[in-house]
Amino acid sequence: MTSRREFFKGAGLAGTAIAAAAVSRVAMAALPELVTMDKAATQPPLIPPNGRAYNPVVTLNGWTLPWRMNNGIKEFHLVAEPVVREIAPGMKAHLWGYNGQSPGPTIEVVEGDRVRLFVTNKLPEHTTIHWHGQRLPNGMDGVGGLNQPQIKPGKTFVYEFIARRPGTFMYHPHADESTQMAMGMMGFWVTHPKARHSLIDEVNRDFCFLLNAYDIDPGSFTPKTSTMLDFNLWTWNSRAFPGIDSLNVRLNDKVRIRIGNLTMTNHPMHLHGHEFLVTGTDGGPTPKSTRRYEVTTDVAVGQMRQIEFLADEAGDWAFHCHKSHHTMNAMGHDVPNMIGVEHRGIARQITSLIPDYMVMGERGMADMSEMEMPLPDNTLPMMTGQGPYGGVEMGGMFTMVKIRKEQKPGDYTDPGWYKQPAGTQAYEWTGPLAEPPRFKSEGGQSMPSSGKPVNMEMNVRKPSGHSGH
Ligand SMILES: [Cu+2]
Repeated sequence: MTSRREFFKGAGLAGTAIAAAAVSRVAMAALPELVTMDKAATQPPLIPPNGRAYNPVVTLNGWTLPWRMNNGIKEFHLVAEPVVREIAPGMKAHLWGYNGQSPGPTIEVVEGDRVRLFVTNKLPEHTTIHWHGQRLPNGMDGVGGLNQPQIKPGKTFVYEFIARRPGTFMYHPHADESTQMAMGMMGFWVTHPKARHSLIDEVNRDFCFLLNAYDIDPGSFTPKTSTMLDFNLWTWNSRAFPGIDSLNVRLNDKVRIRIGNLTMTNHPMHLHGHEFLVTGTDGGPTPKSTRRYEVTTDVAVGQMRQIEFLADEAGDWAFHCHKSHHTMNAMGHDVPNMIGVEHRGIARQITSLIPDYMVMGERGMADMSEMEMPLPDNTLPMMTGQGPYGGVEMGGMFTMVKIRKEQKPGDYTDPGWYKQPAGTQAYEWTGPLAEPPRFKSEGGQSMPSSGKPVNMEMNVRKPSGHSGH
């Protein structure tokens, strides 16, 4: 641990001019200094201290890796290693990641940059890194066994290529992939355009995060890596609501959000209160003729999407995956639907045998979040989060875009809860109510039937000889 130092002393733009320090000729011959991160809070953007200027991104609950400039080449040092990640307050996970965190740090470069990436393996097994979506020489593509030998534990490999096209990319291992990605090994990569680009607009705020998922039994710390679909923690950058920071912006900011999906299923990403355009995919900026306004866009497995909108409605706007089970934390999925079932009597009898037995769900599941039932150590409530007006009853892939007139340019701090102006909030009606029009439950049919249904007797004979089919 002595080779590490804490890089970010505190939040704020002052902490970002970090890679600027002069490096001696001797140091240039060595590995770039190892920079690690142990905080799960969103770090301020890394203003580029050298090289071509660009508007940096902000990684949700993450950070950008500083580089060293060596004869015009941007040098980064990634270390694959076991890490501890707080998924949300109250739950920590033992994951694998890069430079102290899962996901690893975001890599930001400019179109045309020559990039040299040192990758040190401190995992107990071999690994590689694949630079998802990049144009690069075949030998730099990182598929273990196909493009290169695996990086054995304790070894360091060097990848070097020119970031040829601007866009939104990811990196992840291409070695024992199902284990290493289920353990949290992944990171974001943004290549900024080198000059004004007709399809890439300037924006005021540029956020990015990866969709990932874990299966961690309540009370345990390590993901089950053999799970294929039934994950119990749906996360953004290995954080679950209420542990995901809000995206804080200024009223009338143009906002870009870049999303990559490294889970095993698709995620329809839904923004409240605004329409957005999908301005980029894995293949780069989308042609203008293909853009249309949406409020939900699906991000399929292995895909990148970048969305853009004008934040012109003040408020706290929900932003989430629209699969309702992906906005929940750890829960059992084999719970019967008890809505409308009067089972208190039975529960009383069961309680005499099992004192901790609880009646769940006869009025829906909202009672569960109010109940604050005791949880095993190191897990998260299924539905949680306290808003200004009560329980938000969410989990997993959920946060807010907070839009404020008072938010200063470049300020990413949380402005607190939005106060709705008088007369602009839903309210309880206490006056008289007329009988509302109501749909009759009897259905019709598109064509009349010929008459009454006929009772028919049927004889079914099994084919001879076979029994048990
Ligand atoms: Cu989802």
